[in-house]
Amino acid sequence: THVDTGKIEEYVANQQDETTDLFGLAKGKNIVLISMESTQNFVINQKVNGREITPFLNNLIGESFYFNQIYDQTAQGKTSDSEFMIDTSLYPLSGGSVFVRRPKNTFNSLQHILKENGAYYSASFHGNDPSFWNREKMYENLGYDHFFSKQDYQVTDENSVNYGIKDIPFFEQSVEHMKTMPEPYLAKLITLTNHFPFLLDENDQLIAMGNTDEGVVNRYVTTVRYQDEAIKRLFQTLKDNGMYKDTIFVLYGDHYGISKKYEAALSQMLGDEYSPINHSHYRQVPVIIHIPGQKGETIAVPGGEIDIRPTLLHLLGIKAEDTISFGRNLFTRSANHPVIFRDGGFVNDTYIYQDGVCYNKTTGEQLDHVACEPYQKNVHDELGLSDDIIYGDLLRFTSRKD
Ligand code: GP9
Ligand code: MN
Repeated sequence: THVDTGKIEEYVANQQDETTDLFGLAKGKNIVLISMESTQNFVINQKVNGREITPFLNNLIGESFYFNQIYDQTAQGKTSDSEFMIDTSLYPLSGGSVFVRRPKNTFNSLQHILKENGAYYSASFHGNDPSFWNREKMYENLGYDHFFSKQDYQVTDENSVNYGIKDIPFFEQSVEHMKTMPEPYLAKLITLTNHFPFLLDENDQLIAMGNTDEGVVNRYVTTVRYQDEAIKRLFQTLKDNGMYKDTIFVLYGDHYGISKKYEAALSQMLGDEYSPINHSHYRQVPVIIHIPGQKGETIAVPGGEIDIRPTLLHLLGIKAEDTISFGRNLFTRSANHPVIFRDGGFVNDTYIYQDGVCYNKTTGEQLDHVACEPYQKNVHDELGLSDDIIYGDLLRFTSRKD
């Protein structure tokens, strides 16, 4: 059958990367991606009971690129959807997880691109069973060289909580594995402790719980604080072992942790007045890119998780012009271009289209439909093309040498 990849290539060719003086800033460096479980952007620089929830990240931001308007674009595939967007720069599916539903498709993944441009070795690290989210199979297809999963860690009752090994011992043991990898490498470390329902041993609670009516929100503060401590120690361990200086770090929240039904309690904790668009604001996740020695810069352009890959490739000095990608480089992304959600909603610098209602992004005022309409076509087109690629396995018709 005839497959029209022309439409897709033409579309993607429209989004050629602009050159900036940041291009190649981190060329050839090792890459450490830290997927921060359920970490929403409101925790950054936020105090509860007078104490910071993320003292380490708040500091790190002062010497990093901090993207403070990045939205969670995941759907039912949760963590796996965030991994999929970062690895492929395609949208997740509207139902289920691509990792589970399409593990045999051809993908021109980040791992393949890095292999071809710099002979990178890629590994993922995660303390859960290798079959969870079908990671074992999908990772192989995406071109990961190794997956360090639960069976590669010493997991005991004492060093575990909730879904598995706690973040501090997870990072400690991960560094030992990282030492065995050939350079340059991409290491994706996926945290786990800050997972619903946010359980934590008393000894690990480094901050008092929140004071809202919802235990979920109150406990969340303590598990995010614990994760922050774990990341702080990871950085120290990497410095102690000479693994810090030649590395670019990308830290991002994988998706929301506080679901809609707890958002009233969250507003209570943050002192926010009710507004229908609070929901959209709460769906922001932090994205922090740290290159040792750089000056801090906060970048307030609206973007999504799908934009992380092109941004990283830009810093690595990899053009990847022939790569089909729906993401855009966050250093040059137009603030007007919608950040697209799987349910058909979007956000840009002016509007929020949420649950079928168009809002003024600044005031939260409800607007006439026509204001959002031009962007809705864009939303519909991008999601449709991405779905066509995934359901039709269309990338097998494009040229990928591996
Ligand atoms: C499980 C971890 C958490 O391995 O990735 O999964 P989630 O529920 O966040 O998708
Ligand atoms: Mn997750």
